[in-house]
Amino acid sequence: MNPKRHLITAALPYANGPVHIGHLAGCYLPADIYVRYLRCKGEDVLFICGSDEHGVPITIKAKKEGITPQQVVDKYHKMMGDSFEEFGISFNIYSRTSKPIHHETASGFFRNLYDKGVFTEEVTEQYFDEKANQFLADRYITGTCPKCGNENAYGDQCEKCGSSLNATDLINPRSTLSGEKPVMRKTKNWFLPLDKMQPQITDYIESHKDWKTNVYGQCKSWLNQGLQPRAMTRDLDWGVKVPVEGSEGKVLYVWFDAPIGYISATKDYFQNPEVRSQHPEKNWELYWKDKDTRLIHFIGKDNIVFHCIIFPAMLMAHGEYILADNVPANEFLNLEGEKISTSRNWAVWLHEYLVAFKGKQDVLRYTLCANAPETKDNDFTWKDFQARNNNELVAILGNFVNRTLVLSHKYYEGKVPQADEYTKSDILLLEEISRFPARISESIEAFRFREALAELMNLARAGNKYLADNEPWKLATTDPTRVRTIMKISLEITANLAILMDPFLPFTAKRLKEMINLGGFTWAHAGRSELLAPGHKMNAPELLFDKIEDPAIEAEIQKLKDSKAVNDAIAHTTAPAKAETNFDDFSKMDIRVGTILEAERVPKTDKLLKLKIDTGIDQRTVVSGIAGYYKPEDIIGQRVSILVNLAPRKIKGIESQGMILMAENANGELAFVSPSKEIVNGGVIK
Ligand code: B3M
Ligand code: ZN
Repeated sequence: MNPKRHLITAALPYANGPVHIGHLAGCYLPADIYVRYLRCKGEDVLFICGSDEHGVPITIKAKKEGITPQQVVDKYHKMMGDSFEEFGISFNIYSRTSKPIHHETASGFFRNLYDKGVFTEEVTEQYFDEKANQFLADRYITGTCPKCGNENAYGDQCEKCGSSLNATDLINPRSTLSGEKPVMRKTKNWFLPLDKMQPQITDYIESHKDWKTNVYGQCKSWLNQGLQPRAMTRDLDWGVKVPVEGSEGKVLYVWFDAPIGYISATKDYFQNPEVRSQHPEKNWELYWKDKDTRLIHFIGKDNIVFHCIIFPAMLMAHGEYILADNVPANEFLNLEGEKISTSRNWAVWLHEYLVAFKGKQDVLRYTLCANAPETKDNDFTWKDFQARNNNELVAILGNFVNRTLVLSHKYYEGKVPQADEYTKSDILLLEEISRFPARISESIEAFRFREALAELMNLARAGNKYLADNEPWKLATTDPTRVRTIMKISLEITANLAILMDPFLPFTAKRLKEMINLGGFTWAHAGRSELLAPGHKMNAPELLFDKIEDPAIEAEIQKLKDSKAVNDAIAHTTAPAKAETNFDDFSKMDIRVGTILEAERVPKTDKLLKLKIDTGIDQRTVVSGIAGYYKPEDIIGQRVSILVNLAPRKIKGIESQGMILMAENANGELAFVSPSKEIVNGGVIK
């Protein structure tokens, strides 16, 4: 496909907290690199984002902070927009879903499908909190997970074992609003019949086998399980009102309205009079409805199903829109070996980073790209950050550019010299340089940004090697003609670096271009070796990067230790005692001593292990949500306590026959419960 224009979206972040490095690494940075690259090539590209201001995460945050949902989104929309701008994330627009243009667009879209008879109406029973007088969204209900026994599972998901749940699956449900036991009440909602649309959706996914394997794989697994109708309206009061008679107290499902946010943000952009007068020939519809537009969604892996199945299904049902040509989703970034967590303050917040490392946006962009979680979850550590700055940005890229510019100023007062004859090795090097742009392009176009960045650094390495091999400083007095050639070639490499680093390190690229007075060149010029004409005057050189010393890093590590101390203190708080029970109930539980014989990960889950346990009675399979704490290879032979008469349950298609007992602290850390003396397998625990 040779598209006329590109529409690039980055997931609309919930406006319920500041931006951290996980957000940046997951989708905003790769999207920005891609967009900047396209712009360098002179392509027509629109880069869309905005705050997702609806959904239960917002109302929960409001409740927690004791303010209204509107106050929550106003506060964080501003903060997030500022952070993105400060880090050079070059959206054409950062809109928001509380804008009237969005309410109109989302509501019009719903109405369009409604009028076409796309939705099915279904009356279902939903949990209702009589005290708070409202229906409860899944996230407002907690209870015991039927699969692993976690008592704090949410109505949509158990964070302990990773199972996705329905609120009605929970044992002992409680409302988080009032703490009361909710009651069932009938309610009518509108469903998107994904089951009936499965053939078209399958065709769509099957026509995109080129997608990243994690994305394609997740889609396949959804399709294999069989798509189910999904409610597109919810009994809530925060969101876009449902534009249909008899829908009082209901709003559009946040995952119906949020992706439409991409469309309304595009409209919002074209409502700007300045944009319209600059581009009178363009409008939002060209970007969304013309077959010659290439639409790409950058997202994190938890958003795959919504962007690859549900949103395309909505667009298909509407009929006028193009569908995404690619959905490059990243995995997650961890921090110092642990999952990034807003509530546990285990994060590097962009606004705090900027205070500690003023002006060093590109260092973070570099580290996050070099270490991007493109194919698997990855870890950010402060030591790695320091090493990447000191050993790569300073020692390789900065060092090459600085030596070249300082010598040019020393020998030629900042005027580009004229090259004399090229040696054989000069010619080989020039040929090598000419191949870099295509290599970097190829990696970027395949969404392999780490590889692209590594190539950029290889160009700087080639420059350093050239200087080291030719040692112009030794020839300065004896062979000035040769020195001119060496310096001219080094300056050409510098100019190439300035062009090619632009997508990754935009702030540095700008400074370097100013230093060497490089203007008017695009990606198409890169690879050449006549970017700087002899006699061209350059400005005074400055260091592009400087070393980050240990104290700055130690301060950051200390900050995390402080968070950990707070979290540990919370972990040591003791859960309150449960209601009284009796001996009869207790003795119904048949708990035995057992031994783990085999353990393996359950594919496509983060938390589940499939265990084979010798219970003394038999050998059986148990699926357990402990993969976050134990590696399969480390627990073979581990003695355990196992509830053997729990009814079997299917988890991820595997029949789990029993449950392993685990000790847990308030942080959710898990440990096995095993006999303190040798007791044979099958020994009774009572
Ligand atoms: N707000 C979820 C998230 O922030 C959601 C993305 C919407 S994209 C249309 O991860
Ligand atoms: Zn569970």
